[in-house]
Order: sequence, then C-alpha cells, then structure tokens
Amino acid sequence: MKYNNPVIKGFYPDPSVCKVGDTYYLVCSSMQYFPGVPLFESKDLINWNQIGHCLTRESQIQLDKVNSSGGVFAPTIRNNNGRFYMTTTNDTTHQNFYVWTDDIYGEWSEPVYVDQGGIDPDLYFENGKTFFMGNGTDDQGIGGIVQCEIDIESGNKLTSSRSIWQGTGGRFLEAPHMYKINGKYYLLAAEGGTEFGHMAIYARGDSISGPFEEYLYNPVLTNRNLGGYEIQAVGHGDLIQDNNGNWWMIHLGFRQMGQWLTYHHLGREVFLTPVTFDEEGWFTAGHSGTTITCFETNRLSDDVVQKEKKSFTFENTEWDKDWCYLRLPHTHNYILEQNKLTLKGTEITMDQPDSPTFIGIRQKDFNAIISCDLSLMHGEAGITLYMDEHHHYDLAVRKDKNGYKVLERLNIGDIKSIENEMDLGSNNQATLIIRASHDRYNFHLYTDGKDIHLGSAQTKYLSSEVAGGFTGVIIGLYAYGQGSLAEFSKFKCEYL
Ligand code: 6LW
Repeated sequence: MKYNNPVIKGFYPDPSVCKVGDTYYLVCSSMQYFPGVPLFESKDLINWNQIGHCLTRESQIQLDKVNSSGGVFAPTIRNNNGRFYMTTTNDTTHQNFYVWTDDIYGEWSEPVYVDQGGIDPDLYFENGKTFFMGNGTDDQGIGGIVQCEIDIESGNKLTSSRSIWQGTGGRFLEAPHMYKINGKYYLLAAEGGTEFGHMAIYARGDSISGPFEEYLYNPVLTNRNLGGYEIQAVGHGDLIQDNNGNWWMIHLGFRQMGQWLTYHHLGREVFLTPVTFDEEGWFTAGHSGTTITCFETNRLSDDVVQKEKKSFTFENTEWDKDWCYLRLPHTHNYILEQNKLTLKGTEITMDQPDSPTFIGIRQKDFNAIISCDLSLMHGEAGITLYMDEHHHYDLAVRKDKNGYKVLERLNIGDIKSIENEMDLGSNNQATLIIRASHDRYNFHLYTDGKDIHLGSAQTKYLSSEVAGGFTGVIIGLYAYGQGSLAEFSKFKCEYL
C-alpha cells in the first residue's frame, strides 16, 4: 500500500512515540499553547486520532506570560509496567519534569521535577532502573547528551549527570532517545538545528553509558541536500517497532511553501519513515536516507486506508482536544457550546506575550477556506491567522462611534497596519471568509448576498523563517477590548 506524509499535518512538532499492545501513542511539543502536549493514538501508524493532552492543569505547567516558542519543548512518551510517562522541558522556566498516568484516557499526574538542565529529556527503563537523558551540560561542565539515573518515584538523581556522547560534529545536538535492540544500546539524536539543515544521527554501544560507536554513514536521515523539494528539515525522530517486527521512525519535518519558496508557515509536522536493519545491526532510513511524500510499502496491510479529515467545524471538533488557548487562559471569558462560541474581550491584545481572549485550531494544510458568522455586540472580534504576537493577520468586525466596520489588519514585525476596511453601518453581523493558498491569504466578507474581496496578504510573512521560533499558524477566534462581546457560529475550515 501507499501512504502519504506528513501523517499528522500542522503544528505538531518534536514527536515521540511508544507502543502498548497493538496501539501506538504519540505526543508533540506545544510551546506557549494550552493545554500542553497533544496526545494521539493509532493502530496503524498512519491514522492518528487525538485523544487528549498530557498537561491540562495550571498546576502541571507554568505558561503565564511565557515567551512565544518558549514553554513546552520536545516531549518523550514511554510506558513502563503499564504506566505511561511523558517527560518534557518548560524551556522558559528551565525545568525538566515528567508526569505519569495509568489511564491514557484520563488525567496525568502532577509534575515530578528532575534536577538536570538542558532540553529534550528522554526516559529509559531497564531492570528496575530509570535513566534520564537530555542534551545540555553535565556536572563537570561537559556538553553533549547528558545522562543520569533517577528514582522514578521522586525524580531524585541517583547518580551525577554525565555527558555520554558528543554527536557527529553538527550544530545543535539534541533530541536523544535510547533503545536496546538485540543486546545493543542505540542512541538516536538530531543535529543541524530544526531548520533546513536538520538531520537524524545515531550511534550504538554495549553499555547504556557508552562508549558509543557512530554509524559510519550518518546522517541516517536528512533532506538537507534536497533543494526545491517540498519536505524539508527532517530529523528529531523516535524509533518504533510494529506488530510484524518492522522498524519505523516517527520524526518531524516541514513542508516549504513552494519549490523556490523556502519558507514554512504551517509549523513542524509529523512524518513516518521506514527503517531497515542490516545483518550487522546498523539501520538505514527512508528512501536513500531521505523522507519522501509518498512511500509505497508492503509493511502495512492493504486494508489499511489513510483517512484525512477535510472539514473542521464547531460541531465536529472538540473544544478540549482540537482547540487551544494562548498561555494561561481566563476561562470565564469563553462560553463554549456545541454550535456556538461566545467570547468576552479584555484589554490584553494579541500583540502581547500574554493571554488575550483567543481560541484556535491549527492550520493543517495550504489550501483552505475558513469561514465564520460573527455577531458583535461591543468592541472588536474576528478571525486571526496567528503565528506570534508580532506576526498575525486579523479579519475583524469593530464597533466605534459611527457604527460597525469590518477590517483587515496585518501585523508583520514592527509594521501594524489596517490595510482595508469597510463600513457595515448599523449591521453588527458579518460572515468572515479567508481563502488560503500556499502563498496568499485572501480576506473576504459576505454580506447582503455578496462576496466582497477586502484584500490579500502573503503567507510567507507568517512563516518561521520571518517570525522565528518553533510554532506554526493557528486559526484563532478572538475578542479584544474591555466590554467586548461576540458570538461566533457556523465556523468551518475546509481543506481543498
Ligand atoms: C526542541 C528541539 C528541536 O526542543 O526543537 O527539532 C526544539 N528540535 O529538539 C523546540 O521544539
């Protein structure tokens, strides 16, 4: 059968995967968004269903006023003796911690902190021992992949932190994961940075603490030399073995906007690449060490069909799974109903690293029609295409002393400009429509039976290459201004 990459589209970076019985579980990082760490399950590695989040309570994650692309960094999910563990970093507070649950559909524990610095923590369980590993600097000040043994009940370190591998010399050695396969310890990691130079590398050894022998042909997986190719930045992966004994890598990558448009605005996404071991126990990945859009494989049974949800509405999404808030939401400003959303604005704007009244769903593909009916009582409300506080495009209705108007506002770095506006008179209702393509957003208003084109803006100014950071565009519904009140209905995001 054939399957297409990415297997999870939109801003779902830094994936980690584990398998229990015949079910796979996957987590991603979530930065400044709440709830933190989206959690998915799958029976076949290509169809992933979001079942919740690991960090759903304020007591588990401190996101109040964290910087954009701060907060929750790369997680690892593992299962030991029936208990799930998810470990991650709050990069803003520089804390490494894990949470656990015995019920994957239920709540996760309070955080257990580990006193080892760095990012991208991994947990490895063996013979009653737990090893904690990340990238950073060890107790002697030596950088690299750093490991210690911990007490899994308390998170206390049982040994000092020791640097066990320095990688292959590429910049930003990160994302380490440990596996024991046929008696050898494999250490998988990433180098090159999470941008166009990204790659996956590995080494193996006879002891969990090294020394490790590097794979001769590293990087084992990278698209860094594929100029003009849609899929870029592959790296940061986790290995998983399927029911038939085949190995795969779940890893991040992104889709650039166009052949010669080296920008990406949909965030880092989840890819699946086959991995093959040779007789000596070294493995290769993908199509000659690259990840491609369509893999033809006999590893998945022919009756597995890759499904893709193309239409997202209030009615067919769940507020606590598909939608997210910025940082620490003021929940009393949101009334979430099955087919309606009511928002109350505050003085907090979307231009601040704070928690404006905002609830969003990831943009998952280039071509889309996003529409929503809006009824505004006071203030301002609308749809925003949100990358960060300095990079967002807003299509809004605003009330001022002369009545209501609809406006298109672009925020690109220090340029904040209302590009187009149109009076609605005393009409406080509008259908807002955004038509998205790979390189443009077009802003429309539907009123009095007419589709009015307000204006258009380039997608590239919302890309990571312009805005910086590690997130992707979120389609946000927002209200702004003390006393603002708005009702949203008939939301639809349809991918073409
Ligand atoms: C993450 C690092 C990375 O911690 O991006 O792709 C960082 N790799 O490993 C932020 O998501």
